[in-house]
Amino acid sequence: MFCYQCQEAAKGEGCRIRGTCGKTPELAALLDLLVFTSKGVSLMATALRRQGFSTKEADIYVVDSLFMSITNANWDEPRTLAQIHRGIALRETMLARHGADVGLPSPLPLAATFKPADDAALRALAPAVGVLTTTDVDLRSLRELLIYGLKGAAAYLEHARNLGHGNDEVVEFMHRGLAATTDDALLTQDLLAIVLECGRHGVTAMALLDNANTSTYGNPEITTVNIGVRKNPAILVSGHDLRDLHELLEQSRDSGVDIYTHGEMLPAHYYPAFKKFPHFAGNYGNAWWLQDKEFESFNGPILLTTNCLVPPRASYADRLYTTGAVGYDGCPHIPERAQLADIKDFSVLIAQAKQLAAPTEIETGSITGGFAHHQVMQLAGPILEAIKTGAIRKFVVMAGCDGRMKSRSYYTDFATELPSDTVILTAGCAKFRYNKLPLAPINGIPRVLDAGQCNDSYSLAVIALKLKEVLGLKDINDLPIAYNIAWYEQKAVIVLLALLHLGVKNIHLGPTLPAFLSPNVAQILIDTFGITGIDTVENDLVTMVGRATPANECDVALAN
Ligand code: FSO
Ligand code: SF4
Repeated sequence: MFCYQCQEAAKGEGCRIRGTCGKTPELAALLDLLVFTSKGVSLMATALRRQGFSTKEADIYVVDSLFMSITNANWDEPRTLAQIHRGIALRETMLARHGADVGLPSPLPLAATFKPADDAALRALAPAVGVLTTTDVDLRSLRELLIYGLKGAAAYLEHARNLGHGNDEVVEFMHRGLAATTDDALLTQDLLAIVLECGRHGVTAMALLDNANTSTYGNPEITTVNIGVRKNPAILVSGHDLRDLHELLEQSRDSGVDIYTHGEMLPAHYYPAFKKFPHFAGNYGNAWWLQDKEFESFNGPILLTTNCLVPPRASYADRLYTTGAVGYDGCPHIPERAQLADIKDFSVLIAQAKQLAAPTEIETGSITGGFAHHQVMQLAGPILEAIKTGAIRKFVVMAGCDGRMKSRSYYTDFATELPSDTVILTAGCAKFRYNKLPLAPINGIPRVLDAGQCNDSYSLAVIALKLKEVLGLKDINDLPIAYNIAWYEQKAVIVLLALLHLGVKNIHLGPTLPAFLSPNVAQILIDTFGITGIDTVENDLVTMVGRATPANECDVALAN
């Protein structure tokens, strides 16, 4: 196997024997094949779309398959095999229906022609389709960067689709982009242009999901979320899919079972539509990588609506359920909706919860969030006043992901050491490194403004663009905003490409730069966009906020 798509790539190079995430070589090969199959489907879809044909089935297939191949999403080999077979059948159906004369490339790449006789033949093909089959390291780097950006965009497209929202331009690009990774005529500059175009579509995908979420569930508002527990039995919901959560809340109403959020589902508490459920009890635990301990002490059923799922311990595997792109062989999977109007059936979780103990308390108190773009615009007056008077001197965007690497304590230290006239803008599970620190507010404005999930990084971009307009600045980089972004998986890649498309420069990316950036590709990003890694907290404070924290300037408020 060879996989280097996430921040935990072994030795900062790539996982070859087994994933740091736990992915086996067998599963890695099947996920490579799934992406390969999607390339073939996208080649057909790109050609058919140019001829004016609809490719609805292929559109859904590629979005689903790319999402399934994201880090920590689908661990289920039989399910992956079934999805690969579905893709081959779909590709062949398209070919049979329209014929080969639809402007397909000639000769057709293997991705669009392979037809294994059985599962064994399919598995045997895997080594010939992985990342390393592109031998030129720069082309490999750009192809994979593009694929990872598309994977991230696919995740956001799927959540939007679940709420009845779509964007054909982004889907067209997804097919075209995937097809481009099979085209040996495309050289570095060609691929670089497509990678940057991916950023533009990333902005559209995030805007689409923002509109889908807010038009369905209302605009996030400032909310205090309980992090302690109640006495009822309960279900814990993790991941990013708000519709799954909504249907579970509806079905568990008056059942005596409470619903808690974990990890990236925390921002659901900020939406008006969910607040009306009295049994929506609070947020339990921290970021995804602590789930093995926190799922155990939760005691009740757990629903994973998206990544990040880590291989479960036996102690709670019998109460772990997956749905959507997530899967784990041996854990029950709640079936998808056949039609958009269908409702998923979560009754099995509710019945099991009633038999189990209430969650064990692991924390008490509360956290505050809900600072998405609409809410921040309501606070524009006080924020602008604080900027003008110098009470707020700098914002630091600390969006992105958390992860288990020890060096990520950097982010807690950085947040703790930030001077008292700086405000953190956050989104994604990166926040769990500092959202419980008692940082003293500035004129009533919290020092950590949480916009929501990783896709809500879009909100931070909207806020930045609005600030630029109000302050009469020409360039987004003239704003008093520094970017200290933590990444882990491929959704962070599309967020990064989207920020680059919006013209944001000098982003600090950590805790390590992606293994999939070859030295030459990394240099292009450094030269063009000023992307850098992170240094020590002390040095980065000077670089990013312009001054070190004097030892006596302790802005950590007393806990009471
Ligand atoms: Fe985190 Fe996992 Fe949202 Fe990712 S839970 S790491 S970027 O899947 O999606 O921030
Ligand atoms: Fe390694 Fe990350 Fe790939 Fe898992 S997803 S195999 S940790 S690079």
